[in-house]
Amino acid sequence: MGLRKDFLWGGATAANQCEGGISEGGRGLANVDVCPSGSDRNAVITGHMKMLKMDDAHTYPAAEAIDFYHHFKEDIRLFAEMGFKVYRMSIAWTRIFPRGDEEEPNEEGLKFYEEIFKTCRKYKIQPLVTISHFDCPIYLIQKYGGWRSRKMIDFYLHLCEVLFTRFKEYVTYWLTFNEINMILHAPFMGAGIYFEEGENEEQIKYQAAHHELVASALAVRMAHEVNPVNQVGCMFAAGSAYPYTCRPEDVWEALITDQENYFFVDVQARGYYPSYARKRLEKKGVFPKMEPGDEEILRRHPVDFISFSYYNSRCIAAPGSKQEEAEGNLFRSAKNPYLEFSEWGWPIDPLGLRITLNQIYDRYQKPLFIVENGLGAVDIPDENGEIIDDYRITYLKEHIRAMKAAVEEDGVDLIGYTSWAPIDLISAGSGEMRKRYGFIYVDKQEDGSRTMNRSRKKSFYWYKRVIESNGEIL
Ligand code: P53
Repeated sequence: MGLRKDFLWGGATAANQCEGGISEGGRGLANVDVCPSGSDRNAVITGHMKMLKMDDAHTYPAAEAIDFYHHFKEDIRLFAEMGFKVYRMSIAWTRIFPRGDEEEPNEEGLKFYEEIFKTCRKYKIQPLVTISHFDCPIYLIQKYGGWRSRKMIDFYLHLCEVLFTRFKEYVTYWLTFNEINMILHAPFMGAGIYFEEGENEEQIKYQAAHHELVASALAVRMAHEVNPVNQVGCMFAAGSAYPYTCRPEDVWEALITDQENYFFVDVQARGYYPSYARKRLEKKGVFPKMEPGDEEILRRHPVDFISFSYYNSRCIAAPGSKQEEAEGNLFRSAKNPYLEFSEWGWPIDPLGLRITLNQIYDRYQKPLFIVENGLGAVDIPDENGEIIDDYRITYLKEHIRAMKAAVEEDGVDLIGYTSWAPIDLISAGSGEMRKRYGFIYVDKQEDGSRTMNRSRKKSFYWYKRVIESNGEIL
């Protein structure tokens, strides 16, 4: 009983949400840099407001973020103090290829990540590297329209080649694209796509998705060629859809919602377009244009494992029904009357994690990896300056308990768990700093005032014990 002895406990971050230093080390500008905070953010990340450079009217939280660029040694040391076995992080594409189409990589960018990997190695922490966590170079957006263009496959693979060869001795766990299904909900943030008036958005999104799926399969092939020990996973935003009622129309709508998300994993893990996607996309006239050989590529290079983020379940009612909508997430969802909600209106549903793990494992029978799970909350230091984040401990405890039940009682094969995020960082959805997830507090406030000091919250000591006991003491 219990989790496997080599269970990979750790935490997850993304380059654009923690590094900052966007004009240092020869780095180029990326889509994630020009997503502003404030009320225009949603229009920008969903591709409905064109923003390809920074202007004076907006604030851009990724520009400085939590300055991990200069604090990474200290931060990784704190991860090590909690006993991390794995650190999930991502590469800022434009540190390696500032424009995206260069032949030669930027040595300074490579050195930066090499330093990170060396620091991890010093503490025996395995890196789990997301090759693209929403990153797309601005130059490639201007020149090719981001992942609309098939040319992106080559640029992406060139990045992969550099990473796989250069970091062969440091990294064996890779993820090709973060939350690949996010392309349907936030196509600018997910894939560098913005829309012109009158365009068929669905067609563009599925064409771009096809390019990413082919790129992902080719990356799997390349990773295995460069180093047979490499393990490559897909990554999607999970969270099962519940029917709002047992009315068949609600059940049907929930099924369709799940299929919309599973579509990506179906292709990446099983190696072919599932029949429901084929039929529906064809019927709508948005089935992507494929090149000869694409289907074989997909079929021959499925991923080794499946990773996902889980924040909450979704609750789905048939169109036309009048339920209250849940707030605050990019995924459409009715408000589940049986659940409590976070300060950002996200449902809290630990059993939903067990349900989701079971559904994914039933469907694919491949090892799973939970690579994001956590609670975004406002943390207020008490009179002694301490953060007593019992709400976060409760959230994580209940989710880890549900995860253990899925492994111990349901037989799900689970490689590891990385919380989002071990250190406070910028929110992807809202661009806020005050939406904190960390075990480590970063003194940077919403108004920009900051010392950037790092300190341990109560949850820091709690998580350390969880790891020490391999999840037995919660
Ligand atoms: P935040 C929603 C919106 C944007 C990104 O989200 C999301 C989600 C949740 O599915 O996905 C992941 O920061 C993402 C992370 C992100 C995390 O959720 O809006 O992979 O980059 O920070 C949490 O609270």
